[in-house]
Amino acid sequence: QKYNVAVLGATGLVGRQIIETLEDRKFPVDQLFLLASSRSAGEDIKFRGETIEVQDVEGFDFSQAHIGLFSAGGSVSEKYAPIAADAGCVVIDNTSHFRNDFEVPLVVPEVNAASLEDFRNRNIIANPNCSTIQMMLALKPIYDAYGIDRINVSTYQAVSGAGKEAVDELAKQTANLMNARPMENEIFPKQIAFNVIPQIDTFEDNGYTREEMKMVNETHKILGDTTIAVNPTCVRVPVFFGHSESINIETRMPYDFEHVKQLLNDAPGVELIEDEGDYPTAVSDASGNDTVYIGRLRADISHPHGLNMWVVSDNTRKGAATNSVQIAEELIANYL
Ligand code: A2P
Ligand code: 11C
Repeated sequence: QKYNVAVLGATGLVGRQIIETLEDRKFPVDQLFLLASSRSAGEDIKFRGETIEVQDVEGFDFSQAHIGLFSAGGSVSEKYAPIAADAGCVVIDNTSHFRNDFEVPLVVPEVNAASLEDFRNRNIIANPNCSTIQMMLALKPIYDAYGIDRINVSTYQAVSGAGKEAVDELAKQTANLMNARPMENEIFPKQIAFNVIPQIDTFEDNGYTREEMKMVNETHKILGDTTIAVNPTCVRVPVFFGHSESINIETRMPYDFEHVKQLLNDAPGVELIEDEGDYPTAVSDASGNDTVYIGRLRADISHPHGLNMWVVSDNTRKGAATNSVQIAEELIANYL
């Protein structure tokens, strides 16, 4: 059986990656509808060697599509996801808009695929934030075996998380700096070239950013456990693709280090780098593929149940497009 698929935000960084991932993973697409705003309607994008014209989402008849992969921003999903869902199109939404809605499942297929069945509540499934997805893949096997009391995490996030204009801003600022020209920042709150910015998204009343609170709330929802204390600091770094995370956890029960290594070696979607003196990085390992890499695994010398790790993954792939397409694969395998 084949499915009609609509990609909303088709001209964006994640949208283009979704189109590539559908092709690479041989998703059984019958008709592909590429949707964006009126700004880019009429543009051509290639899929499986064919040229498809981008359509304005305004006025698109979603009853033509079985599955919608949405990645055009929260306010666009707020408007169009219910329209699509009511027309019978199952929406897999890559924005933050529906993630905290208790009726909408928030799914990382390797971690909580079973929760997908709740998609029937609203015909909408939420794809988690990229920084949460890679952390969940690394922590789920340890959580299942020993429980987790607390997570302290600092992220080092690539500019591509903020979209194509953000990628352009880093490139432009870098070139300007090389040419000793003045630099302007429009997308990021401060200069991002050759800098590090401890702010992703806007601030909430508690002094944490929205990106940080996503890591708290999404971890609780995906693992189905609100007792885990999560303390994140999210930071933007001048890297184009691939988020990095320094994660420290305190397990609920004492852990066996060799067993943890074995769990991570057996876990789906992750690769543990154990070679002495080696470790994965966003650019040299994660960027351009779907694996979540773990390195620097070591016992925390300051806490008996503490464990440290370094986790990198391509935020536009496993952090967004690939996870969405994997959800679609689960959906057609088990429900549609
Ligand atoms: P468009 O090319 O028409 O602006 P990115 O995350 O890389 O910045 O991409 C954002 C994606 O979301 C683009 O495909 C963009 O399309 C799309 N988009 C942004 N605003 C809207 C909107 N109001 N309606 C439909 N698509 C939108
Ligand atoms: C970033 N994590 O790196 C963000 C992008 O909630 O889907 C993804 C925002 C989201 O800027």
